[in-house]
Amino acid sequence: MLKKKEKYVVAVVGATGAVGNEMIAVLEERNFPIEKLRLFASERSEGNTLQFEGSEIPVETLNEDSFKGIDIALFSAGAERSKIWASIAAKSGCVVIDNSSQWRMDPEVPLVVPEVNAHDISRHKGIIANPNCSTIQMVVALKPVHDAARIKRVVVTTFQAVSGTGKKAMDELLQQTADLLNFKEIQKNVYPHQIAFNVLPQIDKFLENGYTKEEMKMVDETKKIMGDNTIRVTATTVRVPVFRCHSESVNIETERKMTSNEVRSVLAKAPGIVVFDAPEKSVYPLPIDVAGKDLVYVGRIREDESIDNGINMWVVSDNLRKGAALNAVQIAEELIK
Ligand code: 25A
Ligand code: L14
Repeated sequence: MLKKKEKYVVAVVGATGAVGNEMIAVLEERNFPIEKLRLFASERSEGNTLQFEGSEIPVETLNEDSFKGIDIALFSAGAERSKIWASIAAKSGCVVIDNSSQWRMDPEVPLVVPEVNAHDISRHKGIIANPNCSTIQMVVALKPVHDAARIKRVVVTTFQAVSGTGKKAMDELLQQTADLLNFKEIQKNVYPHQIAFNVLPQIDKFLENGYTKEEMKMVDETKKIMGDNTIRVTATTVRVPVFRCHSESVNIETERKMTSNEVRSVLAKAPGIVVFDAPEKSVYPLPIDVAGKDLVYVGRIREDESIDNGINMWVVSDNLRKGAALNAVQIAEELIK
């Protein structure tokens, strides 16, 4: 358990990655009470330094003793690393907030989006999981609707940015775009197909049921975060040539009928949401506008006329911020309250 202090020793594991970088920025912006910040990455980054609050912090590699004296560790170095190091960190008394998929469905590990289930944090045993990015932004928008009218079923299609995969994927989109505009042959290293000027209906590996892991994360994690196994969810997750922000088309069937105006007003009052919905002026959330922002933006709210109690909406959020780094820091803020 975390002892109450005025300031904490905080670590970022995977500090040089796309999410790790954002974690450092969010900690600084939100003035998290930090006594000392420690940064970890692989041998590849050893000797590098990163900026935090005006000083240069060295990037270290992990060893069995690394977590001694650390109060809170934010992990974003992939599931393989979390499998090994999060347990080691938790055993040495530090609370881990893990951004990988490794611990999310472990019944002992709370899976938390503070706007939805902050109360689950208190039952942690050393590890708290940060959900999948697409799931985080969706449940922020689903929760107020569920509280108002009980959600029976969700059908979601995502349009996901390449930054979710990390820096290498952002470089690949940029390089392929430049090469194609210069009539050069493209290289494919990160994704199975060309991502520039294309749309790929695959995120993560395929499972035996024909869905991808990313799709099943949305199904399983939504139920766990919302604390309701009766909500039926089906997902199609798609990669688009966008650098930052995931967009989602979300179709919701509720037990009680809600008009689109009622949904708008319920969402407008809910934490973490901006209703951005003026179709007559072509106003709706766009990835290029939402990039760098902290909230979940919802637009295109309308009744699904094909069923009795249905709503369609368009949900956009920054996958590196609310989808990863910001949500992790918000969990840390709840933890020290
Ligand atoms: O397994 P998962 O959960 O599915 O996650 C897979 C990947 O998704 C990203 C993250 O990539 C992760 O590796 N990720 C995880 N959760 C995410 C989420 N919710 C998520 N992305 C979005 N949303 P990443 O590139 O953003 O971050 C990787 C970080 O982990 C560090 N790391 C690796 N091994 C480590 C380790 N840290 C500690 N101990 C270890 N053993 C990694 O540091 C990075 O910070 P690094 O030093 O290895 O990388 C420094 C830079 O080098 C480049 N690079 C990465 N891989 C290669 C490479 N260069 C050449 N060859 C490579 N194979 C990168 O640009 C990196 O920034
Ligand atoms: O957090 O977009 O489970 O490639 C792993 C795949 C994050 C997104 C996770 C991607 C995801 C990532």
